[in-house]
Amino acid sequence: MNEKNFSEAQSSVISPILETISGEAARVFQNEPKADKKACVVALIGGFLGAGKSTMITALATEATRRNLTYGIITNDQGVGLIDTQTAEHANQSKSVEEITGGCFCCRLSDLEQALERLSESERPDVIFAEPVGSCTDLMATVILPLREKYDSEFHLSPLAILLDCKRLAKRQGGFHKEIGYIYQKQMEEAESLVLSKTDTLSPEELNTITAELRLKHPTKTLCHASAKSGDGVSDLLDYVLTSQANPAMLMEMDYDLYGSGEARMGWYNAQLTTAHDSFWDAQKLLVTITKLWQALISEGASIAHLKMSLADEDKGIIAVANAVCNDDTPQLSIQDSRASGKATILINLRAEAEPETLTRIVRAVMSSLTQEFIWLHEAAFKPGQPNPTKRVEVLREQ
Ligand SMILES: Nc1nc2c(ncn2[C@@H]2O[C@H](COP(=O)(O)OP(=O)(O)OP(=O)(O)O)[C@@H](O)[C@H]2O)c(=O)[nH]1
Ligand SMILES: [Mg+2]
Repeated sequence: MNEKNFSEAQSSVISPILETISGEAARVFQNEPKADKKACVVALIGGFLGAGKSTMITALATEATRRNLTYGIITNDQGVGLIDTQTAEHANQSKSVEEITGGCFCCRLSDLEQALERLSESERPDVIFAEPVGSCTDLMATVILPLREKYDSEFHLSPLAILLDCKRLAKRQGGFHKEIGYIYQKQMEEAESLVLSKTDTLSPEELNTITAELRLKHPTKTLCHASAKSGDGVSDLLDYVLTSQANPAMLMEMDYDLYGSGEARMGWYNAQLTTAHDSFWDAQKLLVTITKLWQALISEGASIAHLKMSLADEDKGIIAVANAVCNDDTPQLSIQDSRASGKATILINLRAEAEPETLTRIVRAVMSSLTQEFIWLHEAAFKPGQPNPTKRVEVLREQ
């Protein structure tokens, strides 16, 4: 029943789903216990790098709290030192944040299972939001279905929701190699629900145009709109996540060689720096620095998928986060407060189509051009390895 075609206003997007839910799905929505445990929904919120997954999860978590529901969050990346984990803990003041590093969910399935079990055994939240790495696909066959098989009575797996940055789509931003495009296409293909994210960045006419295009290309999928910034569509999306269950009509074919080549075209760069002395870094200084870095990356021919920098203070916590999700839009602050840091810690997470060595050289050059003296606590640059799922469900069983 979750293969529907919705469009236009958010209310009309989601409400037909609610009208048709019954049985198990209705029980999940009402949060009634199945056996002796209360229901726990696991929702994968996927989408390409920079599509707005973390911001949407924070918005969904806030909406869940407003409804007196508890939640957990699981972040994921190939590397360590994640700004996503830092911001999830900061925004939600939540101890229920788990992090899976060193590989994507599909290649680290047992880590994901352990994280789910830990969350379940500690506070057993009503809903667990999990954010897969943005360059990852084939999540239905390698994550959702294996989890559903193993934890049938333990967790309710939501349909696979894939966020699409509507501005990126409308303005045809990106310009990545076609092997990276393959990953993006496969993410859309396997989605049960396509969520046009950041809808506040487009006019209603532009949004209608890309919604119509998407509906034409994906006539059987659920389409919805949401903006984590304005809040539009967030409540409806939470309803959808809580009330519907993963139920793919078919399994997607995957060319793992092509998928691996696409991933290998990306460079990953993570660093953690601290200022040698009290520094009085603030949000504006972070923005100026990320803008220099963004310009340097573009001038060296890198295609940016997501460049993030955070500024934190030992005592005050996060002061600012700044992001750039493409070469066409200047970096913006996504979190900022008016305080300045004492001794500052800066995290850099950069994913771009470029060689890891090039990314390292550019970041090093930009940071050393600043007057500030830094101590480098951690630095890693690499290409994601060939995806090698722990388990892949090849045959769809009747539910
Ligand atoms: N205008 C607007 N910007 C948004 C919205 N949601 C996210 N963003 C911005 O988009 C950028 C990327 O957001 P994230 O939530 O970090 O994206 P992500 O998909 O988690 O990125 P990765 O984890 O790197 O794949 C940030 O600058 C956000 O502030 C939205 O609803 N509206
Ligand atoms: Mg994220």
